[in-house]
Amino acid sequence: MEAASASVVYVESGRMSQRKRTVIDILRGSPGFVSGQTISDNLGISRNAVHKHVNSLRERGYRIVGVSRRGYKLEEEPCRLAMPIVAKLTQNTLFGHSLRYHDEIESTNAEAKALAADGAPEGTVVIAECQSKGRGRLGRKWTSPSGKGLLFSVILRPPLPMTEAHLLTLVSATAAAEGIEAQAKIPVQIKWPNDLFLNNRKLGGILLEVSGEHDSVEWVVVGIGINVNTEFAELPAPLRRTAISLKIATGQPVDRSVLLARILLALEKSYLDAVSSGFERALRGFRERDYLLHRSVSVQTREGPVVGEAAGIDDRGALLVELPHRHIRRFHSGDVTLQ
Ligand code: BT5
Repeated sequence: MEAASASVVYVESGRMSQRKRTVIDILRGSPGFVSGQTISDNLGISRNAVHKHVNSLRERGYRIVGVSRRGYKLEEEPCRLAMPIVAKLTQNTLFGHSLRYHDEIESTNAEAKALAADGAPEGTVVIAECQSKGRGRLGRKWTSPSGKGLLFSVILRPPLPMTEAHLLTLVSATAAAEGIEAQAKIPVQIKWPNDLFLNNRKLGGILLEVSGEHDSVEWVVVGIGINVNTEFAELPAPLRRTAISLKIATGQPVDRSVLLARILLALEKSYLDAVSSGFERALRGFRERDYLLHRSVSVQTREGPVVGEAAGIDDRGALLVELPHRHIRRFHSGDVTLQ
C-alpha cells in the first residue's frame, strides 16, 4: 500500500501484523500497566502468544516493560525519520525526487535492485528504519537497531563502462564522510574499499551492486549503512569491540533526517561531478581520509594473506601495498585487516 506526499512515498511493509498493531494501540491507550490477560482477552489469543508479540515488538524498537502480576507498559516508541524534512532539504534535486520510506524492510539494497530492474529512474532512494536481512559484502550481514541508524540505497544509471563502476564506492564513501563531518563536526576516515571509520572503529559501510552488459552499466545500487544514534548496549555483542556510532563518539544525539539530506546532497554533487569530469575529486577526498595509509596491513587473497605497508590508492581506486624490497602490489578488491 502506498501513500504519496510531495516526493515522499511511504511504503507500508505490510509485515507488521494487525495483532501487533492492536497490541501497540492497547498499550498506547493506557498510561499505566496493562495486564497480559486484558490483551489476550482483547485479541482472543493465549497469554503466551501475547508475550511473543511483545518480544517481537521489542526487537522493532518498542521499549515495553513487563512486570509480573502487573503486565506490560509502553515506555518508548522507535524513532522515525522526519521524511517531510528530508524532502524539503532535497527538493528539486535528482536524489530528492523519489524518496521511498519503509518502516521495516528485508534490505534496502534488495528493494532498490528490484526497482532498478523494473525500470525505476535514476535518483530513486529507498530508506528504512530497520532491516531484517541487511546485507554487507560477500554474504555478510549489516545489523542496526530500528530508528537508530541510517539505512538507505540510491539507484544510479551512470554513463560509465563496467570497468569504472567500482569507483562509485569511493565517490559514495567520500560523500558520506563529507555529510557526516558537516553535521557532527568530527573527522571521518575511509578504510579501503568501503568502510567509514571513526576512532579506529567502524561507523558505516557501503555496499555497491552493479548490473550491466559488456562494457556499459545498466544500473548501480549504492547502499549506505551508518550507525548514528545507536547506544553502545544496542550494538550486538560481537560488534562492541569493532563498531562505533556518532552518538557513542560525540555523546550527542544527531538529527538523522538532516544528516540523511546532507549525505544525499553531497552524494549527488560528487556523483554528477564524477560522471561529467572524472574521479579526481573523489580520489582526492578518499586520499585525505585514507585510514590505512602507512599502516601495516594484511590483504586476504585467494592464495592466502599478503602482508605489507599500505601505500595509498592508484587512480583506478586499487589499493597499493608495499612489500619487502620496495615492491608495490595492487589490489583491486579484497578484505584488509591491520597487522
Ligand atoms: C559493509 O559490508 O560494510 C556494507 C554495509 C552496507 C549496509 C547497507 S544498509 C543499507 C543497504 N541495504 C543493505 O542491505 N545493505 C546496505 P562489509 O564490508 O562486508 O562489512 C560487513 C561486516 O561489518 C559484518 O560482517 C560485521 O562484522 C560488521 N557490521 C555489521 N553491522 C555493523 C554495524 N552496524 N556497525 C559496524 N559494523 C557492522
